[in-house]
Amino acid sequence: MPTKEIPQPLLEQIRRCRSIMAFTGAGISAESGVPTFRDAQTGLWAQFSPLDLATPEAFKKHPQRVWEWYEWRRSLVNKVSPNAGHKALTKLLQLFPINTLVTQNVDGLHQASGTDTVLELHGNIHRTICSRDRTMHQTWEPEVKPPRCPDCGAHLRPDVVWFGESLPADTFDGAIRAAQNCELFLSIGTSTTVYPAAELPHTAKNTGALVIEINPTPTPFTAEADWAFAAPAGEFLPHLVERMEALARS
Ligand code: BJW
Repeated sequence: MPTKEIPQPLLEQIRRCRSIMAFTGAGISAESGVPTFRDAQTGLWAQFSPLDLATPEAFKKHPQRVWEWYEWRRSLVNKVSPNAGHKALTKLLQLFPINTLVTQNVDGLHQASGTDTVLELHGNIHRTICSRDRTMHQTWEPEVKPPRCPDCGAHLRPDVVWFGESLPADTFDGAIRAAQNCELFLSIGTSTTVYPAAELPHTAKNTGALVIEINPTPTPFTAEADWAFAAPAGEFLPHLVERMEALARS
């Protein structure tokens, strides 16, 4: 359905919801200039192999290569800002008494757009931890790649979740609870292919939430969604907020 066509009955149904959960993926940051993973031409996995860069085994085998790749991605993210989609989502969440934002993104752009509490399922590229005991570090010798933990000498690594690693348990539990309890669930800019995160839209649907997907291309979840809007998040979300605010005034 084109962006501009949000049916009035759907808006009214949304307005009756008291709780909202937004679940985001790389697509919401695409309009800020952050590459997604799986878009055919521009996605990171079109240029790089995840097995070479996003697994603990890759880091063990080629620590410098992996560290430098994350340095490159961190420098890219440091140059960008939240886009209209991030900003509208921050506003939209505030229209509901209970709201939860769960992201798979590691870029920190939801926080930069003013959403205070964000459940980050796959970590945050701006944090650096010891690969041995996961303590966080803010300073290191920049010329050593990867730098060494000042406490124990192990390699430092980005605080992100690689394939084969567990998601932070408390954060994922919080996300499951929110998915089970929300009345409205938005799946935004995610291919819904990476598990266990991709369970969340199914969980919300199975526990009775109104589930809406916002993604220019279909995903494995699209057929299960109550509504799927084939639109960029940076166009759809501001429009949704506008329509919701107009409805509140009427
Ligand atoms: C737009 C747009 C616009 C474009 N507007 N939209 C069950 C079944 C099968 C496999 C598994 C399973 N359980 C576990 C697995 C294995 C694995 C997995 O899921 N593999 C599948 C890929 C097959 N999962 C794991 O390993 C996870 N851990 C785990 O399960 O632990 C338990 C365990 C322990 C030990 C052994 C085995 C299991 C961990 C997953 C970690 C994922 N990590 C990454 C990298 C993070 C760090 C980094 O950034 O480098 O997370 S991979 C990458 O994918 C990243 C993302 O968060 C994640 C999801 O991607 P996302 O966000 O959906 O992006 P894309 O690119 O896929 O999609 C973007 C979408 O946006 C597209 O649809 C576009 O159309 C759309 N879009 N422009 C709106 N303007």
